[in-house]
Amino acid sequence: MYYRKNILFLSCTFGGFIEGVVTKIESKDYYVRADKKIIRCNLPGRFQKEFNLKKDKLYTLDIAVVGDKVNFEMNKDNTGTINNIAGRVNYISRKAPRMKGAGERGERLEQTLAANIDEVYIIASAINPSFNNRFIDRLIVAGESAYINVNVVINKMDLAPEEDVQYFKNIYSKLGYNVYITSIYRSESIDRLRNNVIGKKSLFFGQSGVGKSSILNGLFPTLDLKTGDVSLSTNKGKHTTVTSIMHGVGDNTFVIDTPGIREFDPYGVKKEDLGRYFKEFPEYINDCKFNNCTHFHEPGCAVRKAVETGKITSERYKSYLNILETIEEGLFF
Ligand SMILES: Nc1nc2c(ncn2[C@@H]2O[C@H](COP(=O)(O)OP(=O)(O)OP(=O)(O)O)[C@@H](O)[C@H]2O)c(=O)[nH]1
Ligand SMILES: [Mg+2]
Ligand SMILES: [Zn+2]
Repeated sequence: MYYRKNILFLSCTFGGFIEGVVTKIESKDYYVRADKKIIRCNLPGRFQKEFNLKKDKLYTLDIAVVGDKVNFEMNKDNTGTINNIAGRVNYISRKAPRMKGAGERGERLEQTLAANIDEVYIIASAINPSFNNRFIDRLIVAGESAYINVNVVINKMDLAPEEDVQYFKNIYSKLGYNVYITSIYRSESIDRLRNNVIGKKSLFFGQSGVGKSSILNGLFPTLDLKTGDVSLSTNKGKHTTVTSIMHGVGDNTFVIDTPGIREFDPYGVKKEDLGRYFKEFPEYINDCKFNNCTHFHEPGCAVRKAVETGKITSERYKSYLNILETIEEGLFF
């Protein structure tokens, strides 16, 4: 069979191992893309053992995640066995939701959403579900603290008054973010987005029902992803996408569709560092009296002064305080 021959050929090229990228994880199966094919791989027990040894120090939940580069060997039954997981260039993570992530002493563990990403697209909708700047600011901190380029997409422009959409857009374009206003019913708005997505690996994330999968279908119709209704009673999506999947579209373009996120607490951000991930804060931070200022109660805080004089909007400052409050005192995660 051509399929098997090709794999054998590849094995030889890499001295027994094939290089690939994790595209989807379902229970114990890791789906790895190599040479445009998807191979179902397993992860040998030794990874779990090594991982358990480290667990106390790392507080992390995931051994391999979507976007991880791995190498693997082919088995006789055409599945693969992962041999190595490469170090990550970057990754997006959050505190695992409380139920799942409570550690032995009640800490919340780190849950990694995806690794090795070129661009993050935070998808919001102008309405239905309603625009939530507080939530967007949390996702921005996740992208900024991972040092990944952040873009904001405001979808469902067809449903909202033009002035509302412009107002939302201005909040983020004034800060220097690329803001895309889209509707899946306005093809030119999707075309603009496509230009930036081509040739990169992009993560799409945001609340459920905002249109992540719909936009991806608009960008690349061959994806044909499942999309869902926004529940009329709660005005929220119903989690149509249930697992993160990286889709290859063309030779060099990869998009990661993720399930809607309900809560997002950034992981690994210290109180005194949070301000750095609010794009407009750093130009004032050096003028704070204390170099570990958290811009909350400290005297001589230049950030608070910038809020008072309107240089930093009170909305963004409220988002900042809202996240600051959720960072546990004295802990590094
Ligand atoms: N009017 C309008 N409806 C849209 C637009 N984009 C998406 N929708 C609708 O919004 C609903 C939710 O879309 P999805 O693409 O499933 O949303 P999602 O963000 O992928 O949701 P999850 O997978 O649950 O996280 C569907 O009924 C879509 O048809 C848009 O631009 N305009
Ligand atoms: Mg979806
Ligand atoms: Zn300060």
